[in-house]
Amino acid sequence: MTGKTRQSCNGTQAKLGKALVFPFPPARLLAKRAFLLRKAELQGTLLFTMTTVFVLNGPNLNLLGSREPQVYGSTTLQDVEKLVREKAENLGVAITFRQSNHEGQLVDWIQEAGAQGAGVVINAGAYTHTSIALRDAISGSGAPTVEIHISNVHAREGFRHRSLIAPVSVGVICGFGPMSYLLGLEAVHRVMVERAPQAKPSQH
Ligand code: CA2
Repeated sequence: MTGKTRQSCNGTQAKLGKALVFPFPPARLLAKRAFLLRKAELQGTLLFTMTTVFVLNGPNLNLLGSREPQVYGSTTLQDVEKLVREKAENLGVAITFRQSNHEGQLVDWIQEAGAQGAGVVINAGAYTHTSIALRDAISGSGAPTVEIHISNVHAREGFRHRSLIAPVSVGVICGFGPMSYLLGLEAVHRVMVERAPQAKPSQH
């Protein structure tokens, strides 16, 4: 093609001298773009990644639904996991759902979440009121964390009113039964979306 060229922005061809200029990228460029996108996808270097949230459960929560239904209801932890996974699917979030009766195990999982850039929804059970280790893990991991409880801890015994992890969490949700998990998931997801760096348009 000879002569000067000019890009048209309204989808029509622009005639300049002898040249016919097409406003759309040539097929060869589109093919190259598609190739590079596919390559990045295969190499895992695409900037678009799925948000992951760790939903962690502390001591005795494996007993949920089997005892003290007047306080904690009759929903089991397995039921809660199912509800959380349904909600996560709607949000487009990947879930890692775990329970342990051991403080150190919970610390390891919080660190794992932080290393992965994941968020955390945690029902730390009684460790909420006692564990400096969990508090340090949350603040050290950098993982945005939402503390949740099934019961309204503020309507219960005085020792449940104090949380050692609340000051290092984004926020606290309690008293909504199993729905506390879903509210916690929604909250941490929103915070993560707000904090995510905006994708910049490609320079190419
Ligand atoms: O309300 C909550 O979710 C709690 O985190 C539950 C903890 C409690 O120590 C916190 O103060 C509030 C207790 C979890 C024990 O769960 C059980 C469930 C059924 C039967 C026995 C214990």
